[in-house]
Amino acid sequence: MNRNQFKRAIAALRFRHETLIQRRNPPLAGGNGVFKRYKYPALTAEHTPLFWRYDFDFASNPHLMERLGINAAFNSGAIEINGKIALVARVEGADRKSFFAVAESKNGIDRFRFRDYPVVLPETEDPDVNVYDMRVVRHEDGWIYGVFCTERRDPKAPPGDQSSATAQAGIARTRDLDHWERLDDLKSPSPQQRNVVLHPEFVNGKYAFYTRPMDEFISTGSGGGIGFGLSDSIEHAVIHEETIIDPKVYHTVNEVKNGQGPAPIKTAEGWLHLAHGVRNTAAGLRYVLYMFMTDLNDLTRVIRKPGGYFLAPEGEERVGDVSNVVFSNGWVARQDGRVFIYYGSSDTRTHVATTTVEKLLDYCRNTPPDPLRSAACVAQRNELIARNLEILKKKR
Ligand code: M1P
Repeated sequence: MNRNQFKRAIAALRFRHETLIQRRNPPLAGGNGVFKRYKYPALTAEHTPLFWRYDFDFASNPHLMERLGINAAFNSGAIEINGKIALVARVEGADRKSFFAVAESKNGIDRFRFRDYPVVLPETEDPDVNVYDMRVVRHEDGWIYGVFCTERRDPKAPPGDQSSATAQAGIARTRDLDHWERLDDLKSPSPQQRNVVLHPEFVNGKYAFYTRPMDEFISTGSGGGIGFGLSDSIEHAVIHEETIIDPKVYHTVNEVKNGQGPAPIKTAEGWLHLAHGVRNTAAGLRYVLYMFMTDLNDLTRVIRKPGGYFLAPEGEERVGDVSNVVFSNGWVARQDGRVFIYYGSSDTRTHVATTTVEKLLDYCRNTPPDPLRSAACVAQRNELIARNLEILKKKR
């Protein structure tokens, strides 16, 4: 490639990239009436700026090769800021390390554009090896907090074991998503923690966290379930007691493990929660999203729990680095009642689904709970069928 060809090749790359960023993302027809899916993912590895990946200097990169590849952009935290929706995406380099980067869009559906630099997240004295799945919360104390998983090699692993890890909850705060102050990692009674989420309001004057206690890195062991605990301080957060509010249950969508998704949304009827549930199959783990509601005055009391999944992987969502996974750690409830749900599919890309608070409340109120036995499920369905046949008969 000569210098002119090099310039033309960069122009062609930039044109293709800009076309992707500007692409409209129409809603898909059909659906189940609860939420709308969209034709394209909101964010992919290809959305990351070309200048994060290529060396644009002819002298050092005459073949115009990608120097630092990006593998995925998924599991995004979300927040409304300065009239835009900002996703704090889990971006994974070709080297398998994840980091956070902010991408913004005016409409929350398409045209997400990354800020020029990824988040520079300060480390603690015990440096993180990998950080991921940030839940971004505007807390009533005035700060925006990011609570995320920080992973390090298990110090107890023998030298031949280079895959055992420990997971804990890291905490950072910001005002603008650009400048971040790192606080102490959360201390809790559990040997491992993932899917820790800060509640947006004080509870009895304390910081409240949703947790997911685990004995091991992948399996939750004797731990598991969505937990809840209070801490006096956010700078040095310590939870002394975790209460399981939504446990694992045999032969349900969360039989293996589960985890709180984004921070819950406050409504007049209670707090709306989005969570992920994991079941085992011969083809590996399957991750789906489900919902529940907690009491306005007692966050440990589940008041509604629709049976089954809310959203499960479909079509291309089913395939990726970790297939058959949907995972959400970001949603935004707008002033006008619309809710934008951001979910990662198969640890590869980020999608958006839209609905409203009214529809989510209807879904939680009127979807019957899981009756936990086949015969009871048939009885539940037969009751619906009988009512519908009656209505249809009257119409004839
Ligand atoms: O690979 C699927 C998901 O696995 C983890 O979730 P959990 O802790 O519930 O098993 C996380 O690493 C998540 O990022 C990932 O999407």
